[in-house]
Amino acid sequence: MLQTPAKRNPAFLVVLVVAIVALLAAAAAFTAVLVRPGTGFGMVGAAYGPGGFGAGMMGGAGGGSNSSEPGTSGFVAGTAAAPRAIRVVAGPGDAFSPSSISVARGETVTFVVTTAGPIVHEFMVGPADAVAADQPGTPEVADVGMMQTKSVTVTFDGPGPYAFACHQAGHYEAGMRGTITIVG
Ligand SMILES: [Cu+2]
Repeated sequence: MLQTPAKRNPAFLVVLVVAIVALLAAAAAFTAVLVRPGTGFGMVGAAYGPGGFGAGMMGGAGGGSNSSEPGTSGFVAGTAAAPRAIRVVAGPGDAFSPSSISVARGETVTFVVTTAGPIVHEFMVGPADAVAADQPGTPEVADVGMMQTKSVTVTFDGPGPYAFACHQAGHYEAGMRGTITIVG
């Protein structure tokens, strides 16, 4: 009777130690992925250049001085030579995240669009009326498949208003669109 707890405790301790070691190893591996320079967002697996991304849904190790919103301290507006990158996730479902984006008047922005989920999406961006009408010639990336990333660069030097949308069949009608607010 007295030996039972003595026999069980060492076994329990071994299991516990193994579990802790495994957790530490997993955490170390995960950290290594996050801090590896240039990889940005694990699954997406692309380097997004200077500035990186600090505000994406999936978090990320990009950061950098160019990740804050227009009108906040530390904000650096994109230029034609060095566009500001804004990450957009299309899906899952007929939605973009974020669905509202602020840009500085006149700045150049590269939208880095990744599809989450199995449905193919597009990302059209420009003057709101052209986007609503799916007008040919409006900047867009089409056929962005699951976990694919495509980029489109736009300069917001017109009067606005601006918007973005997906015109895959039924998506716009289901609400797959967003607004762009010009700041300044
Ligand atoms: Cu879509």
